[in-house]
This record gives sequence, C-alpha cells and structure tokens, in this order.
Amino acid sequence: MIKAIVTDIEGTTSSLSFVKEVLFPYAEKHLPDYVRKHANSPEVKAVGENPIEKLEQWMREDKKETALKTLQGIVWAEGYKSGELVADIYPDALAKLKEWKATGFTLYVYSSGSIAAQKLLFGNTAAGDVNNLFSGYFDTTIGGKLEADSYQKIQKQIGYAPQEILFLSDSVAELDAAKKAGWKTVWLNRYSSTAKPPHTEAKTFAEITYLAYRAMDVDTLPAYLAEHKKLAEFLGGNPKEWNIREVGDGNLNLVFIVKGTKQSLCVKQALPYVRLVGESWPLPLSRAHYEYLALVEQNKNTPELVPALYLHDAELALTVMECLSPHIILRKGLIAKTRYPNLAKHIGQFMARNLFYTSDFYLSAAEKKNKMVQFAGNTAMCKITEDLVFSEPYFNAPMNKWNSPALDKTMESLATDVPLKLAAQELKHAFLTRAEALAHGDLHSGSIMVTEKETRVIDPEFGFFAPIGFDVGMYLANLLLSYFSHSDAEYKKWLLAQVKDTWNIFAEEFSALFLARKSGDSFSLALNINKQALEKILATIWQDTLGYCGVEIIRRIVGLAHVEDLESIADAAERGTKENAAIAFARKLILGRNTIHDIASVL
Ligand code: SR1
Ligand code: MG
Repeated sequence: MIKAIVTDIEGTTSSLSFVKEVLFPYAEKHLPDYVRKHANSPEVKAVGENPIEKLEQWMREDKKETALKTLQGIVWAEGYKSGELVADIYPDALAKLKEWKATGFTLYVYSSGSIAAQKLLFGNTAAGDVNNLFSGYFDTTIGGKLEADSYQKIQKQIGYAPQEILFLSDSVAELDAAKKAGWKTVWLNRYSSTAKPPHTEAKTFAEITYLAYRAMDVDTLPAYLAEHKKLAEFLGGNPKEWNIREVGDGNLNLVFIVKGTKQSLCVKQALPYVRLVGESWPLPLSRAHYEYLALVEQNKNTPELVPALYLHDAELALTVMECLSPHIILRKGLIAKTRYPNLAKHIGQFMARNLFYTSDFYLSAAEKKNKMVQFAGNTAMCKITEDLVFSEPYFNAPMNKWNSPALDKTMESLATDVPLKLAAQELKHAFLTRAEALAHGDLHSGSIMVTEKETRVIDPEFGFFAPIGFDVGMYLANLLLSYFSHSDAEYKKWLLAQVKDTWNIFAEEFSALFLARKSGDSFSLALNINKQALEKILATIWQDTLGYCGVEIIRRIVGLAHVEDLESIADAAERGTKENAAIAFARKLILGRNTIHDIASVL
C-alpha cells in the first residue's frame, strides 16, 4: 500500500512554461543588477571573476552551478516578495496534494530545481504558502533524477519500503529510474503524448485514484464502518457486536453482510483482479465507480427494484448498500423450482424504465451524450463482454470450458459455422456501436435477488450504453438456460410463461412510456409519427433481443463463465443432452432473428 508520495515539479505539479518562460527570464533580467549592487556579498563572490558574464553564460548553457542557483533563488525571492512573480501550480495538483495530506499520505518533492527554489515556489502560489503539505524536499544534491541510486537514497532517508513510495513525474526517464529502485510510478501525461511507457498514466492529478485502496476483510471492516458515524448508528451496538460474513459468490468482487444489533447492511468492494480467475487477470477498480453511477440512475428510475445506497467510497472502490434479506439470488430460486408471481412484471418494468429513461427517446441529445460520457471509461468491463460473449465461444479460445466429450462435436461446429460466427460478430458490432441506452450490462439471474413478492436488481458494474435489446436478450437467455436445465414439465411451462410475460410486460411498459413520455430528440415529435416509429423501434429491439439471447445461451455453456443451473446436473451425459439442445435452440434464435416475428414462435 502506498504511504508516501514524492512529486516532481516542472511538468508535473506546475507547467513547464512557468520555469522556462517566467522564472528563467526573470532571473536573466534581474541578476546583473543584483550582482552590481551586492558585489561584495559572499554569494556573488562565490561566482568568481567576471561574475555577470559568467552567470549569463551559465544561464545560456543551463548549467546547474550551485552559485548560480543560489543567486537565482535570491532574485526570485525578491520577485515573489514584490508580487511580480506568482508561482504556478495546477489546481488539480494542489487539490489532490491537499486531499492526500488530509488522508494521511506523507508528501515529498524531488526536483532538479534547488531545494530553496522549491520552497520558494510552493511558498508563493496563487493559493498562498502551501509548503505545509510537504514533509521534505530533495534536489540533485542527492543525485541525478535519472539514476536509480538517487531514489534508493531518498527511500532510505524517508524510511518507507520502496513499494510504499509513489513517484509522480512527467518524465518517463525519471520514472524508469524510480521504478528500478522498486518505487510505484505514475506518469503525468498532461501534454497528450501517445507514447505507452510501462507506467500508470494520468492526464491530471484528479485521475490518480485508489492510492488508499486495500481489500477489506472481516477483521478490518468493523473499524472502517465505525469511522462512518451514520453507518455505525444504523447498525447499532458497537463494532465488536457486529457479525460480518464475506458472502461473495460472483465472479468478480468481495461482498460482506454486516449484521448490527439494530439493522444490517451490505458492503460490496471491487478487487483489482477477476476473482474467478485470480491475480493473473487484473481488472480496474474503476468498475465500482461505474456500478455506483448506474445504481444511482436505477434508483432514480426504479427505486423499488434496486437496493438503496448508503455510501460510496471512491478510493476503496467500495459501496455500502441495503442488505437484501430474506432475498435470495434468483438463480438459486430457479434451480430450486420456486415460482415468483411478480418477477416478470418487475423485470419487465426494470428494463423498460431504465432503458427508456436513458435513451434518446426520453433525453435530449445533449443530456444523452453527457450521460454517455460518464460511462465512457468503463471499457475494461465492456471488453469482457466483447470477448467472452461474442468471440471466444466461436474459436479455440484458451479460457473456453465445455462438458467433454458430450459437447466436443458442438465445439467443432461452433468454430466452423460461418453464418453463426458472422451473426455473432454483427451482434458484437451493434454492441460496440449502437449506444441506445444505459444497459445494466450483465442482467442474468445471478444479478437479481428475490423473495416471493419482491425483486431487486443488483451488480450493474458492466453498465454501458448498448442496444436496448441487449439486457432483454441476456435476461431471457438466463430464463431459457434454466428451462433447458430442468426436467420437470410443469416448472418448464412456468419458465416459458416467464419468458413470454417478461417480453410482453417489457414491450407494453416501454410502449406506454414512449407514447406518454417521449421528449427526446430522436423521432421528432413535430413529425407526428410516434405510433409508426414505436412499431419500428420495437421490431428492432425484438430482433436484437433474440440475437443477444442466443449468444448469451451459447457462451454460458462453452465459454469461461457457466451457470449453476446446468453445472449442477451431476450426470454429464444428461447435462450434455440439455446443453446441446440449448445451443441448437440458441443458434436458431441468432440466425432467425430477422424472421422470427413474435414470442409465440420462440416458445
Ligand atoms: C470474467 S467475468 C465473467 C462473467 O462474470 C460476470 O458476471 C459477467 O457475466 C462476465 O461475463
Ligand atoms: Mg518534470
């Protein structure tokens, strides 16, 4: 964990131009006069014979002579004092340095400007004297900034382990040297260089996040929650009385249930890697931020269908939310053949409302684009879907898993089925390019919690703008995976009714919203073609739904992430028969998505 942060100045906390275009010219202008007036001072004497000529030559040659640096420092001090000079510091740098200091990081400066000049600079910013932020300063008297040895010396002086120190610089060569000494590094690429050095990149200090990140466990979580008074009061009692269990069984995150003496809550924290695979597959913590944004949006559109939010900690990639109890994961309920009378209505409404209210049918073009920008960085999560759902099942991808030998032939045919591969890639292309609405992005039966009466959708960390039919297709696919997994005819009938009811309720609700609340810029109201437009839009959503439903079914059987519905069938041959049937059905949906016109045909 990072404990100390060492920062460069020029190009990092402050503009390159301030030193070159303001400080240096100021010294060139004022040094001769100062030397004439103080010819007998020890500082001027230290320069030697013909001090003015010598100083001018050193400045021209950018020499790091101590005597020059000392005199430059003196004239700059006078300039700052008179107010003629005001030191430059980027607002994002100052804000973050203050935040880090307040959160307990120890801050240092390492710059090729002299320590005196560093202190002058931070002592005379537009925001006043900010030297109180720093616990120490280093210049080239400790060693050159391109030598790993200099960083080792600084590390020994400040007393942290190398991996506990973060160095910030705009210079890749400096970062390379710091990295050699075992330090963590962040490259401030303020000037949009397209180079890709092996350092974490940030355009501004604001992008440097998760420094305080540590994965929580049942021992550290009580103290963290106790620091948040409202949460502690909500739980009731004292931390020793809280019962904490880690219950995460998904593919990615930690999930804790905390039971206090009064109430309970749920803490979800992202891990910096894919839990299902391990540390060899790093995954950005920023997904917690996108999940939180999506939850906020869903809380606005469908508050009764998502968990209430209590706290989001951006640095720890952690969200505290309502503990859903006695709810269980829908997938488990479906495996246990439980029937949920309100499920189709709830999920139909969840999809219709969230997809409509984040689309161009409701939002103005500007509002929609602004919302898209908020999610534009969730690229790593999209990449998982792009690879796992649309591509990997159709070639010999290393992470594919299948029930062998029952599915060996199916695997071969998937890899050689040109029409199917083309269709899967067309669906992928639409996923990449048709940013119609904010999709949940991973709406399967493991992302839904239920009681007999209530339904709550969780886990929207894959939240991104996608075709409207994406969520609908994913969800129906998971109902159908359950259908194929079961042998009980009555329960299968109920599942098919779920498929039909969910689609119908979604379509009805979406249509009602479209006709009553359409205010966005697409299909201009002025043209008076709302009804005809809706028909066309629903037809497109339907086609997409069938396609996405098909690819989700296939990838859950032969890709990396399988479903317990089928996995829990102990007899591999029986399972294989069911899996093959599901894949054959999925293929029909994908290839027939333009010719299957209604839900009755699907059933
Ligand atoms: C590496 S993550 C695998 C799958 O788990 C998630 O729930 C998503 O469905 C993803 O595709
Ligand atoms: Mg620099």
